[in-house]
Amino acid sequence: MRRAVCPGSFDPITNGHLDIIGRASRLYDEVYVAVMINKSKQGLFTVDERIDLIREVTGSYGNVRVESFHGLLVDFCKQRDIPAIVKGLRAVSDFDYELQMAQMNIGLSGVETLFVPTNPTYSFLSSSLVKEVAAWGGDVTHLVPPAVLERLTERVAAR
Ligand code: COD
Repeated sequence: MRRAVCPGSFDPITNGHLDIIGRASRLYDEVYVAVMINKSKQGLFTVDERIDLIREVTGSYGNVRVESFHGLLVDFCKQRDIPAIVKGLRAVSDFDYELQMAQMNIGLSGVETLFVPTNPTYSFLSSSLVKEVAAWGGDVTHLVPPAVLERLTERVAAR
């Protein structure tokens, strides 16, 4: 079985993430979405909320599993026999850091990283920008799945 992982913070999942996960799900038999836990970073959504949202919006793909993990991504891969990490690349600015992580990960454990070019529609899109625009009342309808929009609108209104 060909397996891959799409890792990230997903706070929250955007249409840019979803595009990469969907494309990975067509290339691999099984795709893990790994919500990597960073205890030093306070998210807008809890890890469990992020997982629920990702499950909801990827449910129709049929071959996507969603899990959280605290630790090194290569250990997540080793424990599940995953040989490939799939990452989206938005711009040259992403490339420097992504290349460093890819080289570190292959050096640590032999796990390969495959870069998928972003859909140009989402090349400017990040969770941080979505949260900032939503917090100021801007329209993010076209940037996140409807389930995320609903939860995001509630969350920023409550703050
Ligand atoms: N278009 C295409 N792809 C996108 C877009 C977009 N608009 N937005 C995001 N992506 C893709 C990118 O591939 C990105 O890497 C991924 O989605 C996740 O994005 P985020 O913002 O949710 O997550 P990040 O960047 O905070 O995730 C960083 C990781 C958690 C993957 C990284 O820090 C990690 O692997 N941490 C685990 C600890 C570890 O192993 N550290 C050593 C690394 S060498």
